[in-house]
Amino acid sequence: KPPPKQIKIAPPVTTTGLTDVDVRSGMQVAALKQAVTDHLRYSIGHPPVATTLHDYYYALALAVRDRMQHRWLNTLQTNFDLKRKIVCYLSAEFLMGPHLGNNLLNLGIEQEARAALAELGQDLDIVLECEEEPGLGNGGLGRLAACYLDSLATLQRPAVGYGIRYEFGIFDQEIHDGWQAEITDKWLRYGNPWEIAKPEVAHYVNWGGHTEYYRDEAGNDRVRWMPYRVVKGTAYDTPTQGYGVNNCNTLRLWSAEAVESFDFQAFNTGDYYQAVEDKIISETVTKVLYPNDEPQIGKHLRLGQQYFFVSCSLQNMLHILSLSGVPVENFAERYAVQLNDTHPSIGVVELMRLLVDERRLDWDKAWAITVQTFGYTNHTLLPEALETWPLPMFQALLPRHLEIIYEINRRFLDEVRARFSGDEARVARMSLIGEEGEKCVRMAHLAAVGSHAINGVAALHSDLLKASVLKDFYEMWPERFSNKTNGVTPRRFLALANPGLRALLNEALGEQWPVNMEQLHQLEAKADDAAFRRKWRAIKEANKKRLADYILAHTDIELDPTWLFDIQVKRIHEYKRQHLNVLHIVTLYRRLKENPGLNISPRAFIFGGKAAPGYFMAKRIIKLINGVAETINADPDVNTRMKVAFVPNFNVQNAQLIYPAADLSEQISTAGKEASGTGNMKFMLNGALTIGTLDGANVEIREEVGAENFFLFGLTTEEVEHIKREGYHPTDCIASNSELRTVLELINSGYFSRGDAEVFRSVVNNLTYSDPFLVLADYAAYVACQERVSAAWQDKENWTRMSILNTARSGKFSSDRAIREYCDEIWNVQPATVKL
Ligand code: NBG
Repeated sequence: KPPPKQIKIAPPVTTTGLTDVDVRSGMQVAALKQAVTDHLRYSIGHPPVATTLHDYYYALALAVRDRMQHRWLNTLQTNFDLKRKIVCYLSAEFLMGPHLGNNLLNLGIEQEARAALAELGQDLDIVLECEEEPGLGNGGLGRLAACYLDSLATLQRPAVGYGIRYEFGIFDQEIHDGWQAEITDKWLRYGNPWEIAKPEVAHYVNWGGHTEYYRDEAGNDRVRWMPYRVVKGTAYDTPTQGYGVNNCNTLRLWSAEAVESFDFQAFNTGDYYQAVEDKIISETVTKVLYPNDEPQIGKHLRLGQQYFFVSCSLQNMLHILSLSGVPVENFAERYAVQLNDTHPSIGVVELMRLLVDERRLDWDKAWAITVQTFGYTNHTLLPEALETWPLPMFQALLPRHLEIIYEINRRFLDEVRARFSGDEARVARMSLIGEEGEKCVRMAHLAAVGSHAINGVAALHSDLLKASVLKDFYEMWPERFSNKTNGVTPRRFLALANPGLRALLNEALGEQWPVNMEQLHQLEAKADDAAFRRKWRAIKEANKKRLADYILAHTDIELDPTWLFDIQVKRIHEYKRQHLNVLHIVTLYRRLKENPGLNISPRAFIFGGKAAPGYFMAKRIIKLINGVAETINADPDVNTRMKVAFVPNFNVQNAQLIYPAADLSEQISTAGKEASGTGNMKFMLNGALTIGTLDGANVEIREEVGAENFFLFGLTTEEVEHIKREGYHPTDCIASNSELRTVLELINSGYFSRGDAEVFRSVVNNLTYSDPFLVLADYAAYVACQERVSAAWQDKENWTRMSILNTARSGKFSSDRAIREYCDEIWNVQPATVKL
């Protein structure tokens, strides 16, 4: 095809003397101001009397999006022209957080936007609060995907994030009488200025039905899938702007709709309900995010969601490949596809189906392409979180895929037998089909077999992966395994979340540190400078005041910003051991009651996090925290020295207030259970000291910051395993520790539940008779470690020194470091500079 003619249109001039181009792309105050007023008038269209703060948010968001638009288009064009390899990050979750502040930061126009709004009589900070964040993720896994998109764009790597446009994201949490209540997240209610609908970018996805064999023109045996239903997926694109560069990548989320909105046949015969039924069933696929963090739920619809977005994404890649005139045989040279956990691992089978059934490649060639294309990141070793699908369910939804899996498995197990002859136990262990109990498809095995690279998310986790869950696979293909320790973006979680510290870092280091976090090491010298430490403390205290104001507004609990802020925010899960934290709080409470003269550092214990709606124990733990908070906060004997607060609805937006306000970061999971953690990194970046076990990335955090600047306690992974092997008896811990016994009895007595001795019985009984996460085994060590924290806090200067060193030595945990490793060692994707 000849290239389209270049048409030049002279930009019209507006009455303000700004060109139209300026209004759409100008970065100066005047252009932004004009753009906001234009959008208020032409995009939103409320008369002045009805114009709300939210309208200002929306207008500014559209103005900012305009400014990303030519960067985005130039990025797409550049990627197309250069024909470079591109990263496709497949993830069922992208927890992006509010866009406006971040995009202003990454474009470098915060001050201009602030001034423009000020001229319109508005305050940027208040306008920013109007944004309803897209909560399309549960926790660490989804937020990691978002941090990685930020780094990919910033490092100028061509990349697309592929995922699901859930109509309802993670629920909003309210606290009613101490209990969690779940409120549906209607994030699209007032529109979404950040996405661009692409109704013409659509792919069709089959469900159910059966397969048929036929012979093609060339006489080859082939398979045809005769589906029961077809669903259409359309693309919604969200540009993701890199920091300080023109590169602006794409987050492409798929939304499901019926192929035809109405079955006219049924409509004409008068069956109206039949006519709309198909539409309803189809649209159900992307309705709601499953709010489970770690445990898998074996729901038909969930498998449907996974297959839906993966199929759309792979079809999209093939389509773009053919647009660029690249033969399908070169797929793996153009795409590096990463599986964010096993959720998208059906992609291994779907790519085989597309290549073999639809593109008619032969099996061996298709398989070589598939393995070369995929990489698999494992995010958990918890057995209850490893995905398996019962065969009947799988067969009913994806009959063709099950056949392909059998064939992959047959060839794979032949290989296993060839390598380890006579070892049938190994063959059974490694099979893609689990046969103990109900037969099922093992998705982690599928991901491992179909990927050339397999990684864990922290050094310890990657080692445990090789030694446990994927041990057999490691023995078969050691060269496939590596570690990629997680990272977090310093743009959102330091520069944006902590403007006070940003200003100080700019002053001390210049302005390159957000893209070169190793420069933070230069702060080490400043740790011994008393004037610098004073500034550091003032910033921390201002951040604590900001959080205290937020907590007061949302809980009516008043916290003193001069106290030690001891914070645990993350999903509520027994392995993360929020209840261990509570046991310490109750211990301290009792000590103060018994010994009013006790010298302790005054502390605010702050919690936040959602529980999966069906997770009984996690919901009791929330109630327990709130019960303890109510009692302690109301007790004049102690409430001048300790208080407890539960921040409702922990999300990215309030996380940005929470991390910068922490003195102490609680990372107290049972050793071996937390794959990495990323909250731990966000706290460290902001100068919090960590109290933690040797788990996940805590190990590396301690290595970086030095043992003397980290509060370590608790059993190691080996010790945990040893105790479990020997038979763990939590009652022994209680028998040998009278203080622990009294604490448990106090909770059990109804003291923290207005006399109701039933409410917490299940929690106490679980700890006493089962305690699967060794809370009681670590209790004494934890309490002792907290005493060391308390003593250390008394020495303000030294605490500040340690705080500075935490930030100074946090560079490793930038997602830029992680993404460079992925690009260099797994994806082989080079930077592509985008010019305007
Ligand atoms: C979580 C782990 C965290 C880890 C994040 C991101 C899942 C399945 N895993 O420890 O629990 O930080 O993944 O890697 O959500």
